[in-house]
Amino acid sequence: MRVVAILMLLLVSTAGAITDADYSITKSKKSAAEISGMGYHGTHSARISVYPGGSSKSVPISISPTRIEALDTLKLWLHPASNRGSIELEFGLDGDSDEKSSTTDPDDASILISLASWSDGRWADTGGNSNGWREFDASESRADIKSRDSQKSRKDVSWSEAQDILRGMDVVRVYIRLKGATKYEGVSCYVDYVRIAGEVISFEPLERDSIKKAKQSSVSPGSTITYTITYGNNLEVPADIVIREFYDQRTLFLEAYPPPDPGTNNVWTIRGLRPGEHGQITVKVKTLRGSCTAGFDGSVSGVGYASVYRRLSTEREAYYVTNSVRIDGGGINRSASATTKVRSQAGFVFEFAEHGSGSYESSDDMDYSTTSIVFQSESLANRSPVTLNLSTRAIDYNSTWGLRWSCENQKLTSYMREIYYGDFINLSGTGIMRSTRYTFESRGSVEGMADLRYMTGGSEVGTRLYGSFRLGSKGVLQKKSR
Ligand SMILES: [Ca+2]
Ligand SMILES: [Ca+2]
Repeated sequence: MRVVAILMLLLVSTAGAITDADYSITKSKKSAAEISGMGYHGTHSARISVYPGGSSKSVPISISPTRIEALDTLKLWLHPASNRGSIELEFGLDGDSDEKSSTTDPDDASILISLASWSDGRWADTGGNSNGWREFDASESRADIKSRDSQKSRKDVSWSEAQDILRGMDVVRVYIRLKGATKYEGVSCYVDYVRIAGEVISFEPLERDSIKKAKQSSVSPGSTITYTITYGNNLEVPADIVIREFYDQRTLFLEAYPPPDPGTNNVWTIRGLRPGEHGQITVKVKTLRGSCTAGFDGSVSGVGYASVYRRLSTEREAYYVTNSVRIDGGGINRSASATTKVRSQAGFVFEFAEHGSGSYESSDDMDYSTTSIVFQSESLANRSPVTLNLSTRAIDYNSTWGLRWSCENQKLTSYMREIYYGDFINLSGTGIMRSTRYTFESRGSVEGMADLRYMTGGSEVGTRLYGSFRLGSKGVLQKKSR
């Protein structure tokens, strides 16, 4: 027998982040965009630099396609850092629904806006009288439209004119582009708190983490799953944030850092979270093992017809647990979830059956827990015809005694089965099953037939005996040591 193990890869289901706008900050020899420790909103921003010899550097932002006529917010904060330069915005519009904006496709178009310029780190439009952080609104600036379609191309239009001309087209990409005034001196500036199409980008290190993330994609039953929850404040004023966890019923809350609100195990209230500030909560839960213990014992004696059947199994099917979180406050009202597979657990299946007619004495004792089964039985059976007198009629029995016991250990791919048939059976048996080892012993005498089979690791031995015999069988099935 060949055992084929099927490995299933399950991706951790990740939910959205505090911002779903996707931006990329990259460095090259002549320019760079990087997260800096100087922020307007929160403690970080994007620092964009063009080095001497370079000409421009863009931070591209992808958004989900948004109709140009519906796009009424594009605001950002800028802070000139050095020398002379300007910020240009480019909107990439898609007119043929391929979610791409191409400069060579007449169906597509782009809008260019010269948003701000400075000299020696001071704002040019104030005559050099002001510097520092300042908010700019693209919809208040003049725009040029570029397209291979001459019907769309325009120079120096207002935002609302551009919206009219390009009505029905989708904005899919926005570039924040820094241009140096000369090729020789280099230039740099900071960008923070970009608001576009309902998304906020604050260039904070945690804003792109999933709101809810499970550390493990799969675990074994009874082990721990660690979740990380990321929250933030997307507003410009301090905010109270409430985070609520919804635990899967098959998980048990263990601990969290920071600890939940007093008297709860699933609510965190973060008071006065500063604008742009983000934080994380780590939550540990335990998956249920489905623990179970049981004991059976019984004895029967007398003359008549008997039939006994016992089956016990410790195997477990795989299942999935999903924990969800909801974040309210700070302009972020979102829920997210993470799903983890709890792997199946190989176990053992034990069966015991006995039936026949005549005189019969039997006792068995079975103890069962999630990790072991201990079974002991004694049977003395003598075949004879019996009549069962029921109130309406009598039934005659004259059946051979049959006794069967088997144990399959799925983890060891081992199996034992002993079947006895006959007119006389006097047997005692013991089996102790644990996950890595199974020992069994049976002894006694039989008039009839015995069919004994043992299989482990793909090889099987079997014996069949007929007649009147005494027997003693004893075995250990265990994992091969390598
Ligand atoms: Ca297109
Ligand atoms: Ca920021």
